[in-house]
Amino acid sequence: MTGAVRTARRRDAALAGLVAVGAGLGSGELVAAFVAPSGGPITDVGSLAVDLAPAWAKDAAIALFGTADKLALIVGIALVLVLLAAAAGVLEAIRPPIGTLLVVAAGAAGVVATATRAQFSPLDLAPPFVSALVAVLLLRRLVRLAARAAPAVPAAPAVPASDGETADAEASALPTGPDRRRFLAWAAGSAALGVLAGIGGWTLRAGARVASAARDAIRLPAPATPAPAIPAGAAFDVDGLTPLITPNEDFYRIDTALQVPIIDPADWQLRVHGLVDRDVTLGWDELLALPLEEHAVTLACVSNEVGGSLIGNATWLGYPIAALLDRVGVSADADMVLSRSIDGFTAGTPLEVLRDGRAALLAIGMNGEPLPAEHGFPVRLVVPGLYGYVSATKWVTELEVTRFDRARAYWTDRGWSERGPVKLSSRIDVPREPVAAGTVVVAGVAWYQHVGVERVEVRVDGGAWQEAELASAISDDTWVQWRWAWDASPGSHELQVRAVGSDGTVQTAERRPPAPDGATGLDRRTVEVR
Ligand SMILES: Nc1nc2c(c(=O)[nH]1)N[C@H]1C(S)=C(S)[C@@H](COP(=O)(O)O)O[C@H]1N2
Ligand SMILES: [Mo]
Repeated sequence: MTGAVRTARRRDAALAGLVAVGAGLGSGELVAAFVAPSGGPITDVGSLAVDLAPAWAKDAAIALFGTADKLALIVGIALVLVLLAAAAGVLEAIRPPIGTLLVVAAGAAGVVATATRAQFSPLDLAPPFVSALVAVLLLRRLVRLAARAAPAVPAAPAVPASDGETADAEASALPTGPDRRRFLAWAAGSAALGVLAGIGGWTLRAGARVASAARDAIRLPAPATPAPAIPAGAAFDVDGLTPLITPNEDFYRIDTALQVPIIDPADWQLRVHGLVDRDVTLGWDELLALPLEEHAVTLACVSNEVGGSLIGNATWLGYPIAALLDRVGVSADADMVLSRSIDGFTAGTPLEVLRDGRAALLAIGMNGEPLPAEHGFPVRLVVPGLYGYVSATKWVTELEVTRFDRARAYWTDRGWSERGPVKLSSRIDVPREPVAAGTVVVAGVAWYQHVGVERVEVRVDGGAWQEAELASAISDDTWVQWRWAWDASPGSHELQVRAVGSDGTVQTAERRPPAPDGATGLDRRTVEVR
């Protein structure tokens, strides 16, 4: 093959690589707009690069580019991607399937980048997966078309030099014919579709960017009623014990939303209507101007299994729902508030619970920050003592005052109980690993929101119940930590825990599944003692 032919072939192969990878990324961005509006293949790779970069590199980037460091990062990533894409094309042409493998490896890096994000849901894997898939399929197709457009020229032409064909062999191998037009048409078409997909994804996510910029700009008002100070002795210093306050990024997330609803607070409104004297519509600025309260409340999911992790404790800032209900004037025959989110989810909350003086909030803040998008930004409900499915509507836009015999909520329509008071429960957090014989700290949390935990007891191998030490509770609306010093002897032992409520209720050992109104049974753990 002559140098000119080789150069032409490589140029086409590099083009094939660029188009394939570009169209792959475009497709991924489009998919991301639907399933992962806060992420996307390019930003995820960028975030991973930031996380993995050594401190000196970050410092250098900031020193070099200042506030443009993020832009510099994106430009850097783009350059690396261009080189990688061109290399993948050329390698696929001369040493298949190395180009394919290169793209697969890059796709795998994207998947890892996504899977290691703080708020990860399996659907987030779709964009990097689609990117890699589209890129690989197009790469193979385009490289094949490119090869056909410029067929390999035998090193020693077999054609005798009688009719001048040999002289033309090189010229005909140079890409000019219909095969090359076909290659170029495919490349141009794929590039155009890729760009369209990318622009489409970017445009669809404009709303998400506006909302997240709006969230970044929010300064939460100081509460008129701040949360009472956390009592001394509320948190034990035990390794592996659940922290008293759950950081937002570790807070469990449960909802039916395939795509996190994106709401610009400037557009947010809450309509309160139904069996009321007067409808009220509340806007974001009005809500912020109201006297807000801050309360620690432990939120739990009815689907939480015994010993499960679908529970978290946060300090919520918001306006009392009861005050709002007073404003609209609730009819005497109403007994339920049906809250509705922007995506159609509904929860039915007993009116008496909302008006019995507990800290039922129209919440805008979580642990001192505006609500994270996944936890209901800009506004959600939080009601102490009820499971989330009957009370904790995120992205809430409507409260309808109604009656249980008239309205049904999302999960009650699907076989779950109409009422969902949280059940008395307790969990063992440590020890998690085999331990050495001697004194071993056993610890965990217990909860009975709005009633309170009076006592926690532990037993070993089905023996007598022994009282654990209880930390000071923040309030009856939050979980409480417990610990117990165990004199562990070698062998395999089973630990069990149970709680006793402030109302005298003893946590039942009867095992029942989460449906229809919350799991029961005792958390147990087998521990190897050496
Ligand atoms: N809009 C909306 N709000 C919702 C849900 C939902 O599916 N959609 N799920 C509820 C359930 S079942 C629970 S347990 C809590 C979970 O809140 P979190 O994701 O902030 O922990 O939200 C509640 N609010
Ligand atoms: Mo839930």
